[in-house]
Amino acid sequence: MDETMRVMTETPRNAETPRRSLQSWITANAVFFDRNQAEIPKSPVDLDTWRLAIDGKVNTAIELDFNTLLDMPKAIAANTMECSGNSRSLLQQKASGNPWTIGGVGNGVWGGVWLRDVLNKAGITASARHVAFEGFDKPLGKAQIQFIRSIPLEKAMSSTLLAYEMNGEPLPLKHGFPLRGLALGWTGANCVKWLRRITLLEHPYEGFFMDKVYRVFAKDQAPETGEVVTGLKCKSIITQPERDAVFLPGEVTILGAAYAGEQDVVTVEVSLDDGATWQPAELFGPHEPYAWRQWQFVHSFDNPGTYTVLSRATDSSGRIQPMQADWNKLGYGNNGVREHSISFRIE
Ligand SMILES: Nc1nc2c(c(=O)[nH]1)N[C@H]1C(S)=C(S)[C@@H](COP(=O)(O)O)O[C@H]1N2
Ligand SMILES: [Mo]
Repeated sequence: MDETMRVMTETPRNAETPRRSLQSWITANAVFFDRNQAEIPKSPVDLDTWRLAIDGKVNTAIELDFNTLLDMPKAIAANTMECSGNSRSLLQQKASGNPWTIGGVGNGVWGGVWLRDVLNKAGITASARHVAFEGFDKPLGKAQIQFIRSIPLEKAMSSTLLAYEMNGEPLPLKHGFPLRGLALGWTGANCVKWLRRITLLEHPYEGFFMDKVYRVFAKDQAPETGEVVTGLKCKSIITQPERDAVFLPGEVTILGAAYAGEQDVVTVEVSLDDGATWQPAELFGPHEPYAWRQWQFVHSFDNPGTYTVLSRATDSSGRIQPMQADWNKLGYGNNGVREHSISFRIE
């Protein structure tokens, strides 16, 4: 896997996974997308001195060391993580932010402990409603705002992992060593890296990364009144061919991935006539909750010309990928069918 990542900014580091590397069910750690608001720690924190604080609306505030986490029952979960702004640059109407194409997403098998097991050690009080995660990465701006995000207690107790392992390796430095939150099926912003503190609150955490960003709002709307970005939408992407590829007449294998966050992908269909008719693609490969499905569609293209492929996923809650994505000011959640089409030539 010597495919290089497409770097959008180096400080902070924002880079996307190349299309080819999205073909495997597991996205290799070396090319897994990077999304940062702050500076990645220069070296791994010393595990002998690192502590995770659990405080706020708990019966007893506690600090856990790394060995205590390792001694707890290990949980393993697959999860496709996508940045809220993935595919932003493919929107018909431009939106500001990192110009992701399709590579702000990846699938991993993550090892760690369930957040509920950790919270239960401290004891959850009756008034607790939200769980805030604080990373220790060094803020870049003058305002020095630490990356802190909260999620509802229900999500924290049902399906949130604290991951110390990524695809069978210790969590890599740039992905949050030694520990990150992973709200399964939710966007990356809900998965805080370099954890040092988890605080139980009566209300959602208030701060820049909760109120000004990761919300869906219109041009003239106040950001804090927009809906918070949580679960992934229903979406399919095409991972082969590359855009504008050229083939000889004959069979072409169209490959892709499809994901739907907390829902299961049930079908992927392909259209070669701009959505007039759809044909089923074949789903293959591992099938795990919260993880994407791989799909393929093999077809003979016997006549020279330019062909455009559209793909459309449907999930277990009945959501169908829309022909065009809804626009919002920060360009979040682009899952439009047309925006993700691929054209190639037969010569
Ligand atoms: N501490 C910390 N956690 C963070 C961020 C960050 O800047 N700092 N970025 C978030 C965002 S927006 C995303 S999409 C994911 C990206 O995770 P990755 O770099 O491991 O792919 O981490 C999230 N967790
Ligand atoms: Mo993100």
